Amino acid sequence: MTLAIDSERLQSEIEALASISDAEPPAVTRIVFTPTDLQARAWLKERFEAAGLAVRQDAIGNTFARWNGSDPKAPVVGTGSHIDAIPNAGKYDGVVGVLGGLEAIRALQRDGFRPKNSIELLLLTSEEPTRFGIGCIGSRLLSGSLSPDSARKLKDADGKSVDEVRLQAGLRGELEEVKLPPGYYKAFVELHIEQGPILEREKIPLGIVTKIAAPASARISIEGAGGHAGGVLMPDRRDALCAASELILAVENAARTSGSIDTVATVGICDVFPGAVNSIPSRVRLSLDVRDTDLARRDAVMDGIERASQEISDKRHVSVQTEMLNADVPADCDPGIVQALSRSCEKHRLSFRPMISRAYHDSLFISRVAPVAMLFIPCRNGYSHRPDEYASPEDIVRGALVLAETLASLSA
Ligand code: HGY
Ligand code: MN
Ligand code: MN
Repeated sequence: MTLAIDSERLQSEIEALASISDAEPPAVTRIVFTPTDLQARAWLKERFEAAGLAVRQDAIGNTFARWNGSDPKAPVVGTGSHIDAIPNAGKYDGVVGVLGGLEAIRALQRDGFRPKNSIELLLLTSEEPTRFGIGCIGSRLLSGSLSPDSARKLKDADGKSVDEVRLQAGLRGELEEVKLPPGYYKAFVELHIEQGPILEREKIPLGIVTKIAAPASARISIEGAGGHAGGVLMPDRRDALCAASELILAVENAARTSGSIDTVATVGICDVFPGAVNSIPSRVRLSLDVRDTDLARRDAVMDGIERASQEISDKRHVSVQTEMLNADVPADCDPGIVQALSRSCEKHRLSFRPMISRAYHDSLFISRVAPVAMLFIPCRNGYSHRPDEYASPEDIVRGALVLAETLASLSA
């Protein structure tokens, strides 16, 4: 097999997709089910069909571009990722897995490969938590990790439900129909940028993910007492932002002192009310994101944060309410797929290393119903979720090449 990845076309497609965005370049913003997202989906559907793939969409908008294999009864080999992008993001997160997957399939087609197992390229809906508060809605529903009823309860900042928004986007069918039948996928392999600095720092072109960390996230609401910034003396204050500040540092401390470098915790959102220069903050809403490859350790950190909340509440006479949004289990990648990826790297004398993914991905949820593995390529300075996110054409080609050969070995 002498596969050739068409880097020029792949780069032009990455640029074209990046231009379908609600942000000034080089930033990319593409929130799920917005007109921009729908435009990007339509553009991709055309590319999938131009590659001769049969395209279908499920009730939540997961899109399956299928290359029919010679044995229609054989379980499917899947690849893919997401194209939704958080505000002020970059152009490679998720996109490398979708467009790299498309180019991997086209390279196999050009090389005359004929799969026995059908190969499906997936565009998975709402991997980012931006609009509905939790990530991976599409892959959670596919794998049964999220029930249709729980999905219907999710609302965006305007109070619109998932159902309202998806139906407005033209999707049909019931969420109950999304869950895959058992054994549908033989394997699922996701190509993704590392979103961390290790590969670049160690000058290793490829990472094979053996474990995907598990995210837990929550909304925290802190209620104190507002008042005039001049009239209320310090001893009489119940300043919600001062309490929030103490809690944010407690979150950081809980992760730093967990005993493992694999624990990470972030407060990414801090909304202050009323947000006036001469008014004492009466209410603060925080987001909380805690991850670890070890479930017990992650939950111990969550417990530590809960204790800190209680102490701060008692000491500062404020109320602290925590609403858990998700607390998922980590995923171990499938040794067989890891080996298939390794074999392809060795064949091309490409150095690689096993890796843990602290970012979560759709593969985390698809692992509940199928064997999965992920292939990472470096991103400059490890930057991601920011406009200067960058993966080189050479790294993307290496990723697509190894992905193509792995898909071929799994579907032969
Ligand atoms: O947050 C994550 O890990 C992913 O990028 N949604
Ligand atoms: Mn992301
Ligand atoms: Mn991603």
